[in-house]
Amino acid sequence: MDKHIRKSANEAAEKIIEWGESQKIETCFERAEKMKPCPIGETGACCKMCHMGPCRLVGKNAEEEVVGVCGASLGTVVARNLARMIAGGTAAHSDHARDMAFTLLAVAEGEAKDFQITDVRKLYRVAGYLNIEFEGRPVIDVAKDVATTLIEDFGRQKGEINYLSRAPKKTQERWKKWGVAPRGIDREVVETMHRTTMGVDHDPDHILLQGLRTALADGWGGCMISTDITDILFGTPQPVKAEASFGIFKEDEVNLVVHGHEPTLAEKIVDVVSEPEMIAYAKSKGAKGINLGGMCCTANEVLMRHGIPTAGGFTNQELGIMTGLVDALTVDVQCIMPAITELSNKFHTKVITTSEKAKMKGAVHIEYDEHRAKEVAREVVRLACDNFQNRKATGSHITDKFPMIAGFSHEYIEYMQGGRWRGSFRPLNDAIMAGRVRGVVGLAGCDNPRVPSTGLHRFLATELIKNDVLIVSTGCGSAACGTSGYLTPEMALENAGPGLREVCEAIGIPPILHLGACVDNSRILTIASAMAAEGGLSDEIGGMPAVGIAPEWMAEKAIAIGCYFAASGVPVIFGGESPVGSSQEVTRIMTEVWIERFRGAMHFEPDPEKMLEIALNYIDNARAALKLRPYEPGRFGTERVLMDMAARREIERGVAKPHIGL
Ligand code: XCC
Ligand code: SF4
Repeated sequence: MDKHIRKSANEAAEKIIEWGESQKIETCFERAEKMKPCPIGETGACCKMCHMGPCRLVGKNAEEEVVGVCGASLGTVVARNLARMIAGGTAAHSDHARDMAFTLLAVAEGEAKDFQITDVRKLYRVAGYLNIEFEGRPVIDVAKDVATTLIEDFGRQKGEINYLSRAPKKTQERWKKWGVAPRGIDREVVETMHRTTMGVDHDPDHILLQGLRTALADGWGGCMISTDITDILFGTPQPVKAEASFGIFKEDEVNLVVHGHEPTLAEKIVDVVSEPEMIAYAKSKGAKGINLGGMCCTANEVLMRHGIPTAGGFTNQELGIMTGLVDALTVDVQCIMPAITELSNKFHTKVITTSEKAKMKGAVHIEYDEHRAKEVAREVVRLACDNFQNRKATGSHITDKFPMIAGFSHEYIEYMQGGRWRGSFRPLNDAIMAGRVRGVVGLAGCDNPRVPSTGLHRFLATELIKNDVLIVSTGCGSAACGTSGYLTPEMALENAGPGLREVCEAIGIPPILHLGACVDNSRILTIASAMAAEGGLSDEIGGMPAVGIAPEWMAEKAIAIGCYFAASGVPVIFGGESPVGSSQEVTRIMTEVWIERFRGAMHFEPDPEKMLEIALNYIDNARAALKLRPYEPGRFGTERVLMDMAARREIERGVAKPHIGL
């Protein structure tokens, strides 16, 4: 790890930050230095569930001796705070998913003329999961049934949300046994808010179980619904080439950036920017054309499907404006820093709010409406063009950019392992069983100005692939890798361990697979389920040589995601100070107790070297428990690889018999 203290580990970002300092322009990086985290709230020990408090449960033996005015123990307070973070995160993903479901319904009912069903195969696949008849029926009718059925998952009062049935049987049994199978998405969020309000649920373990039930509603509900419907409406991603970092902005074109999380308006902007009238309009304002880019997860959505370049993740949003090249920045929902409107005044950038849910003082509001989506998109583009003329000379111009490959969906990963008719997870499972691939890590979550931003992602990405661990990444974790130049097949050649490199070369993939936005963490759940079904590894998600890591997380959504992985059977490691750190009881439940019940856990560990160590330990222990060949670094080095490959050819020709490991 680069011990030299910088604000961002990304060279281009660091240059802009330094330029900003010279101009006395403040960003989240300086604010993070000035605003030290409250040490009581940071570890979960502050309760403000009622106005007899806020109560701060601190002191040497706080866990045993200190209680709130009402008598709440530290464990109760800490568990309640965590459960509320899960509820907040679940609400965010799921409300986004709800809007997607209503858009699908509007399309099916002919009310959203600017949208179509793009991926009928995916629609049928989803209909299959939901037991909806699709053969011989009009596509639009199937879409309507799919939308209606999924919308019911939000308001369902009893029973279970539909997609739980996509998990391996054993995983489902664990959920039943511990009473954490979510009934309806909204119901679990509401119940968590109820149970954590003053004077209701006081047993930390019991509170945390409801937290997990809510988190599962997020993963197998909100996130998965959002991913599926987005695929149905806009296409299931396949690998695309794109570019990342600030150099994606063009000096002589109108730069329009989409930021936030929801793909609907952004998709329409993608459609209209290439319309001749729009390009003519841009030219009439003196620009050579229109250049569309993205930030955060809206970027990931249009990057995965159209190769739209990304300026990066969360901590790049202010820095993007500081290039002085952004003519308009549309924002929808989530992870939008309120600081950007004030900052944009120092430049010429127009910040445009587009969601009826989110307004900002100092922004222009152009409200998205699915009934006239393209019209709204054109209005946005025109405003960006109009503003091109107002560009000032100020700004930190950066030319760095990196090529990247994005767009790995579950469906594509299956396809690339055997083509359209023989697609399966067999080759990947075999590679893990043989020890060519040591295990899989989901590297996800935010980037954070409290550490050298993107640096922990970079460190873990390089170390993990060096150790023959395949990485699947999402959200700002992907953006961190992309803006560092890590999302290319060449990365495998240069940095991956020999076993992983061999697999990457054979299948033709990079060692870090960009799976999409944060809601697309659901793709990791479906991949893990497919690997369990394929056989040879664990027959449930738990017990796989797989780990989740969110080294720089900051959002409540990240906590919801971490907890749904833990409840699904994946050990998860989060960076930073532990938000449950003040309670040993809660910490123990989230690690030791959860691992026993669900085979997943949630650790908090600020030191990246230790994160790596914990992750590799989990992977190696899982390998041992599955009686797989112990991982040996370098075993699949060149000579051995060639011998094995020759042997494999003999086996395929029926000349030799397979032996263990081949
Ligand atoms: Fe937000 Fe999705 Fe975190 Fe990035 S990773 S800072 S949540 S944009 Ni989701
Ligand atoms: Fe204090 Fe209890 Fe009120 Fe929390 S609920 S603020 S611990 S009195």
